[in-house]
Amino acid sequence: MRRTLGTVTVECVLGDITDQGDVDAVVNAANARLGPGGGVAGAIHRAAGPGLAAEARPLGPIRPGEAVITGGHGLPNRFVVHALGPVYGQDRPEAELLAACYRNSLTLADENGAGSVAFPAISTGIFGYPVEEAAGVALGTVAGEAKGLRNVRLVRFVLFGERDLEAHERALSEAF
Ligand code: AR6
Repeated sequence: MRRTLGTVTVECVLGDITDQGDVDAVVNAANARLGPGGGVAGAIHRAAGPGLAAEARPLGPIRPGEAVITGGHGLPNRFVVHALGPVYGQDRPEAELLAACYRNSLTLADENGAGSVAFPAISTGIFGYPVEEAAGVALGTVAGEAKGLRNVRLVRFVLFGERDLEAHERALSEAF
């Protein structure tokens, strides 16, 4: 499913974040120390190789809502944006911190000249953010940022299961 707002197209697809060879930047659901972990961070660091952690670690630690950018190393993407989502029920206010992840990630990708960005559903795995709520924050934030983007023309949400895909498609049709 895809929708266009001005010059920016947003789409939701089922897939793996490490398999998005046609986008310039992929976003990592990172940990504060910017190293390998489980979920998305595990998959991204495995696919990218040890050079990614070597470049990223000196940029950390980061706080919830913050993001940093590195090269893609062994990934088929020019950039990895590492965003730290809030732990649900712990890092508050969750919605503001999650929105900041999406806003800061888009700004970094845009400033570095990326024309396309792929996001996973940040915070909805190990960090426990309910996916319906998170999807509303994610798509609402992208809709709010779309007009200010100079380079980014495609934002893709890469979801790992049907339920997550449906939640993001609903949020996409509400936000756009
Ligand atoms: N591609 C796309 N989505 C994925 C993939 C993948 N390869 N793998 C998992 N997901 P999570 P968080 C989905 O836990 O909640 C790490 O250990 C997953 O089903 O990766 O922000 C870090 O080191 C879920 O819907 O991120 C941090 O400590 C979503 O991506 C912590 O987990 C996010 O799940 C971050 O937790």
